[in-house]
Amino acid sequence: MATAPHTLASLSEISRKVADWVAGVQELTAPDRVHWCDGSHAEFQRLRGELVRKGELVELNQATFPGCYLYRSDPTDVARVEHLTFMCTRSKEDAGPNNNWMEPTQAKAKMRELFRGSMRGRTLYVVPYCMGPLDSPYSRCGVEITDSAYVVLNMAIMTRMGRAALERIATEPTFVRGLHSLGDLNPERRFIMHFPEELSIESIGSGYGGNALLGKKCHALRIGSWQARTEGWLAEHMMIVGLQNPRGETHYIAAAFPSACGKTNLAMLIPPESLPGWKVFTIGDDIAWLHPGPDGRLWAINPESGFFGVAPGTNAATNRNAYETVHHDTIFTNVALTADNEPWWEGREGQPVIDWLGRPYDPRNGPAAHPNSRFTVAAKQTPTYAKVADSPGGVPISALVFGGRRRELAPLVYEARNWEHGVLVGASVASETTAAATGQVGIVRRDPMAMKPFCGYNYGDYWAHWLNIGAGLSRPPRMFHVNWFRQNAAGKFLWPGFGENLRVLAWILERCAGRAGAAETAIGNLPRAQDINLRGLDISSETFADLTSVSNAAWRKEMADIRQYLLGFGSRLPAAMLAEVDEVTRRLEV
Ligand code: SAT
Ligand code: MN
Repeated sequence: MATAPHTLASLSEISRKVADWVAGVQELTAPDRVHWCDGSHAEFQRLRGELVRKGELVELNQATFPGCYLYRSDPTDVARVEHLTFMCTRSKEDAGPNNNWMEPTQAKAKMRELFRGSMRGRTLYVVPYCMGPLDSPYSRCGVEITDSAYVVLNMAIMTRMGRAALERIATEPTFVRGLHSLGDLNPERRFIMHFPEELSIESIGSGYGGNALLGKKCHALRIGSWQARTEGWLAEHMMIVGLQNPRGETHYIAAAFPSACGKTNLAMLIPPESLPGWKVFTIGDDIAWLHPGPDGRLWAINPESGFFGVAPGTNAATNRNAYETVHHDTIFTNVALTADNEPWWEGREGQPVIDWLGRPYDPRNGPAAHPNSRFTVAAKQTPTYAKVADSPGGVPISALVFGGRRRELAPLVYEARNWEHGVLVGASVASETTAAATGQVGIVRRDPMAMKPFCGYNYGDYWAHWLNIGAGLSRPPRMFHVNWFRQNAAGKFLWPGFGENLRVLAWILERCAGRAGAAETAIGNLPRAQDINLRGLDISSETFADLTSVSNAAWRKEMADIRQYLLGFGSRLPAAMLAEVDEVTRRLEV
């Protein structure tokens, strides 16, 4: 049968509302050209080639790293800037004490002046994208306008970007509008503004990661968490992994850890040889959108389609999956180079000769790769990437795990008594700061649900929303807290981490199945040595006892601290949270 030749509608004609918005931005920012991105491979290659010719991308050794390129960001623009990130809600209370706030009309006026003429001499790229599988009812779409081709390339990897997303947008009542310009990259004129009441984002002055790839933290978490509360779901800073046990049963876990605390490694975990029969399926490494399903369970999708992972420390021993994944078709940002023109970072074999700034490497200048250097790579390149990651209905979650990086106090793992207690456990997360954001590294700060930099509204309202979601689930996931980073008095890590973390996840899943034992403590249920599989692991019983010790005195102090912290949310704090603090405190006293 002959098929009629059909011509594709030009991109700018697919959605009136997108075209009108683009026209307005064009007038304000005065670019030399406008390019609507179709998301094709040819477009990707063309843009990449242009950046190489301009010297903005460095081609790496194509024999050993085919399709791999290095980008060096401005040296003052290497991490998220939390102090320049604002939630602009009409009422300051709605943004909450957990966010910087600016009055929306004032913020708009300020940004208008910064954007005026900011794209002169540049190309304005229109980047339509879908967060989540294109055919999923749980996905949400947006359009990012940017004057950075590097941002376009990253968005092409990190999201479902191009024509199909735009076609979906044309059928939907709303889309998230993200306006981004490099501006002059001056940190004095750098702002990341969110207007959740109108589902829009305005970001200027940074070309780096979470500040500039607006689908990621800005949309999928800050605006996403707002959308999620309005619509009855959760947008969380969580990785998602599937685990098949030796009996052939597969369960899915979603886990929230702050930036650069091991979500990517956990999502790609390689079972140790001493745990035969386990299989790991990677679904997502940074963000989970969790929806109550008709069966009373919580179902998760990963809104992203790529990984923007921390390079330093990635090697064949720590994360062979990631290590292999980034050997082709990867964009590296701010890593060092070897004499063979291969990418290099601390923890990788070989020697650096050029540092992340492009200078000959000299150890006196500090690390060769920036501590927050990254790889951007398509999820489907990962050997363990799961087919279900593209399933429109997502995967059912058996356990939710919270964690942080804490030298002391928090044991290896504990289980919350129930959902309400689990919300308190999530809200009590504290973690040492990392290089993912500018500022001091290694300071313990409260980071509830690992969402401190990303919760788009008042934490008090957020916990109320969590409690509501749980109340509506007839088969809620169980909730846990883990800490891979506990140290002894000599500063040595007590737990080997990486692949061995599977032992803890296995205990978690056995708890969910009602098959594993535990000791009840005031803070929750902990495995005893006989409850968790430690076979083949070189760990003394004293070390395991240290890892799972709970000091009631130290925890009484911690609970008093948490109470103070929670009280800072005033009338927005749900009473149920204080009731949970009271309950734990009471248990700590007996
Ligand atoms: O926010 S980024 O995407 O730059 C990385 C992170 O902090 O998780
Ligand atoms: Mn993250």
